Amino acid sequence: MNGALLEKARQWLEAARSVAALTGAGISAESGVPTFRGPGGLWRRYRPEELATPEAFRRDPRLVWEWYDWRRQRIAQARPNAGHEALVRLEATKPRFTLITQNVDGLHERAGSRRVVKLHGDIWMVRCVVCGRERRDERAPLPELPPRCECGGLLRPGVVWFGEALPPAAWEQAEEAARQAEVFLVVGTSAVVYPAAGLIPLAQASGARVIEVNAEQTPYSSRLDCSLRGLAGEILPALIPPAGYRQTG
Ligand code: BJW
Ligand code: ZN
Repeated sequence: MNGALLEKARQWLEAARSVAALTGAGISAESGVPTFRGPGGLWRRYRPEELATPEAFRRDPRLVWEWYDWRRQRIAQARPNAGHEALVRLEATKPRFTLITQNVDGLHERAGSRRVVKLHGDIWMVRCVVCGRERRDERAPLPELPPRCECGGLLRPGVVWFGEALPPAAWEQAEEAARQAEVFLVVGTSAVVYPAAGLIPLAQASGARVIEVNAEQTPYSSRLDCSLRGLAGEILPALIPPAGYRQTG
């Protein structure tokens, strides 16, 4: 890790009054929640692009539910990590802060983040494909796959699949936060899924300094003000030290 780069990013964050963060699966990796792409991104022999679609659900709802049930069990056992906790501290010190997440695992809320904009839904919500009724169901594993609504219709996970629109209110808040941010922090996302990844160039074009924290390069790394290579659970606590902690250089 380049110490000078980290220190520059820490100072930008400290000085900014308006901050937004965009997180992806990488921030939960150290909590034991599998990412979508890269090593460990496969479930059985399927890629996420083959399971996270309305077509896959229509073809084989049980298969898709088996994947979600497996992930729900992993998430139920997971605890927020030092990366999630650092973002809770950041929120507490900023007059304007928005945490935009692509994650459906709820670990930001469990860590204590308050203003969380969820672009891709929530894995603990279920929605009836017939009557549209939606409710929270935190049972993991579910007693019956695929689960059914009282009306007899199939229930689906309350998440956003490929080809589906993002929740309009969440998307508006995300765009607004990206436009307003003085510093835009991008953590643990491969930045290949749109429109979420488009928030990065939007923030940059709107004048934000963009800081990326990722274990690997992404398509945006070379275009950003500051790209920090490493684990979110290690870099975020260094970028956002606890109150009373004095940087010694
Ligand atoms: C670490 C780490 C550690 C690991 N520390 N780092 C161009 C423009 C606009 C759209 C498109 C476009 N081209 C194609 C599209 C369509 C499509 C899309 O983007 N496809 C691309 C794949 C090509 N987009 C859509 O379909 C979206 N909808 C849409 O466009 O609607 C249009 C519309 C409008 C009006 C009406 C109707 C339609 C919807 C996208 C939904 C994505 N859904 C999923 C599943 C959610 C539910 C679930 O969880 O099951 O969202 S797919 C999956 O990918 C999930 C994630 O949120 C998303 C992003 O993944 P993420 O978080 O980046 O994870 P990974 O695994 O990819 O990366 C992890 C990263 O962490 C890596 O970089 C690691 O290096 C790093 N890492 N450990 C730090 N410890
Ligand atoms: Zn129903």
